[in-house]
Amino acid sequence: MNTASQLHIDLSEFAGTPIAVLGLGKSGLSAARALHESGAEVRAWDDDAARREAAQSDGMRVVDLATADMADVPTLLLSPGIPHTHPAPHPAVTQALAAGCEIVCDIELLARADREAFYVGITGTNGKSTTTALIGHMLNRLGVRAVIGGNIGEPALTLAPMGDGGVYVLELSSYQLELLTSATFDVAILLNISPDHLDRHGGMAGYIAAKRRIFARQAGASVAIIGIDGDDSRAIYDDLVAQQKPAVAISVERPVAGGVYVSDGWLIDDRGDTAKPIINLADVETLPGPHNAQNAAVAYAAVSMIIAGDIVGDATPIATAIATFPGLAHRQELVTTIDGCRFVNDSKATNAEATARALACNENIIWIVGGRAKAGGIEALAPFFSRIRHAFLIGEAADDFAQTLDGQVPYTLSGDLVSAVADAAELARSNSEFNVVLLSPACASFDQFPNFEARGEAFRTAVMSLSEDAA
Ligand code: UMA
Repeated sequence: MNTASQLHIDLSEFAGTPIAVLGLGKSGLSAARALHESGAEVRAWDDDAARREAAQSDGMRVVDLATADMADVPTLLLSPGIPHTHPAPHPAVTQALAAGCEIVCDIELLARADREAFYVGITGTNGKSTTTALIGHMLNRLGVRAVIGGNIGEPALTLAPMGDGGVYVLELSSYQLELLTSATFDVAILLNISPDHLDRHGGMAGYIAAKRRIFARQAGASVAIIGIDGDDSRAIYDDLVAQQKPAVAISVERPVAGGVYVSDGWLIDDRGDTAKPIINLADVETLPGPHNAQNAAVAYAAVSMIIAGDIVGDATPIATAIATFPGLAHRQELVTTIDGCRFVNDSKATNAEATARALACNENIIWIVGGRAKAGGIEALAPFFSRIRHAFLIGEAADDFAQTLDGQVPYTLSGDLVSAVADAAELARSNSEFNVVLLSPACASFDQFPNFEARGEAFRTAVMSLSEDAA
């Protein structure tokens, strides 16, 4: 049994049992280590030799699972990024299935190891990380022992054991949901669904089916919380209600009787006798835009159920918990304000859809954009061009983006991010109406940075050196 005083999740039930681990990245290596330390007979494999060496140097047995005899191995722990169905199963998965292995991910092992804790699962195409972090922040602020993990980047088996009275707040990708066989969520959240990862799910129907798995095995007091503004998630909500499963509807587009919604910026709880205003989200700088209004409404619904069992009497502490959310790094993150101009780091926006959300929240924008372009570039952002006063273009995409902007938005080819920040700051100083410098690249970072985090940190460093110069 897991208790709050333990340092690690108790996996002793696997002691002496063979378990295959395929993929030794963030999730696989941490799981393999936790299993190895618990006495399981780990057989580890990664197609990358350097990753195999990491496991070997920790004393684990490295075995090519694509050719190994798996007859005595009951379980294959699969990293979420490795395909097991579409576009084609990894050869080790085919081998494991032929041998009758169950195939699971680290979240499933966590659920089996700690049965006493409370589980909140969060999925959806967009907003998962913010909602996960917001719920974790709110629970901690309200005195509830809670940790956040899963797809957000903290692998499940590295989390502190929660045990009875503690809460795991887990961001779940469609990949992870497909690898759960017994895990259930006391609060199961679906934010929204739009096309993503279709190659891995064999199309949209497969993707929706994977997302829907968050509600599988829902029983007893388990509650579903669902954003109903999109057709696909609305259909899932209607279906659960038809099956008389407890479900709370969330909307940022219209009032929903019996649900939680956002109207004129106000988060409204309509689950009780009267529609109760909770907080004006326009006052929460770290949660800008309608997409964040949805994240906040969902988080409010989840947290109020966890702390009050249903509807809260005095909502002031929950409202304060929302208002004190520090925000997530690299997602419309306010780095600093210099002479009234906000410098915002939205490096996580690696495609046009994500950048559209940031552009929609701002006016008179000085925009830093570019990197390695995605299909379609920034053409889909044309409806937002009137909000942009000047664009500073960086990276491989600069010339193509210049063509898209030509005649519509003034632009400068800045080349690299540091030059773009300097150019943008100079323009901001020249006109006080230009009140935001927004890094929202609509591109992958890989042409100039190892990842979007490094790009965001480079922006932060460049901006902070400006404010030091100004001091
Ligand atoms: N590998 C092979 N053979 C293959 C493919 C990969 O051996 O055919 C190996 C790679 O060499 C590498 C490892 O598998 O060593 C990578 O495994 P992985 O892709 O599952 O990545 P992890 O580092 O384990 O990170 C995973 C999640 N990654 C994916 O789902 C792609 C992380 O989500 C998650 O934060 C982490 O576990 C901890 O739980 C990232 C992600 O991009 C953020 N998620 C997708 C998304 O949000 O869109 C779903």
